[in-house]
Amino acid sequence: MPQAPVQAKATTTTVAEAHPNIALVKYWGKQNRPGNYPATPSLSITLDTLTTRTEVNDATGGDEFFLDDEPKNDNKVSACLAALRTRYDIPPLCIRSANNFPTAAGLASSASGFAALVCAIDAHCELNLSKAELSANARQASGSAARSIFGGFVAMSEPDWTATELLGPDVWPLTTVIAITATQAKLTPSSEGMRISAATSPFYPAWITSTEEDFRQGIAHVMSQDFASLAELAEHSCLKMHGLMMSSQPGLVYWNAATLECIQVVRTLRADGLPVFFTVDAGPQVKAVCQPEVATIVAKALAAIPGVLRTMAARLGDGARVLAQVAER
Ligand code: 2P0
Repeated sequence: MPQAPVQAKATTTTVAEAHPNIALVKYWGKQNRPGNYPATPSLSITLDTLTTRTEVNDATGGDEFFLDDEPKNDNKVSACLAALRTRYDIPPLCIRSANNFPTAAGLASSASGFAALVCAIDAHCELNLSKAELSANARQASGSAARSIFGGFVAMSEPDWTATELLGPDVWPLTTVIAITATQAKLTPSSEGMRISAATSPFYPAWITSTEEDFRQGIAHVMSQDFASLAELAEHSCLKMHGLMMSSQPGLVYWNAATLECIQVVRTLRADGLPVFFTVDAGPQVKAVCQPEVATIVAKALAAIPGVLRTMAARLGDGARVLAQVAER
């Protein structure tokens, strides 16, 4: 009997994209239970021009991971895959991820990275997860990644600690000017910094209770689009978090001299009447959130500060999404 021709197995490449987010009410600290549950609620904005693009293919051997074309052994990626495999049927994967911005330098690359990864795996393996399930899976890999599943203004809080979208990206358009003051990876990764702060800072209990109140107020300011109140609240949350970090043992100082100079310039601009406020994460970059009409003035003022290497601007962006699924033979 004639043999049927052997068909080459179709392979599919799935491509997903996600953007980082920056928290206006910060998450710092974890609950004491498995699942990477934050100890504080948080409220963030997703940015548009900074992007992680992640391609997923079936691997021929074991899992492979490339970041910006370099092969990497990344424990957090391995842990993310292992956690997903406890719930879903996922074959060995080849993952290629690329960022168009500095990695692990306080620009939330783990947020966009794990949001894009979970989104790509969901489509590639036909898991059909809801946005809430995508967010929960992303959270287990990196708390802030849960928020990058969504666009615009995003909240994450109890009881289920999945993120939700408060306002889409076009409802209250704001611009974020980012002052890059260093490009090397931070010395203390966020998870380690959070552990140190929870274990050693005398301010930790007050941080937890006051952030719960900040979160409630932050939601109200976002829903009423009250820029002045949101500005005061976001700067206070940021400085409280850095006070907590600095009061840890060893003290966590993520700033450099230019970080502080940028903060002072933003405060002066606001005192002069410009609608702008700063926020700083676990790294030395300063993010100045402003009304779009003053973004050029803010960018010029920050770019003129010694130690500012460059500035980048972003509007509010969309949540993680699949860009393409291409089948090849
Ligand atoms: C935030 N950060 O709310 C805070 C503010 C940094 C400072 O979430 O341990 O990489 O992977 O859950 O999400 C950065 O921490 O931490 C972060 P893990 P993640 O954006």
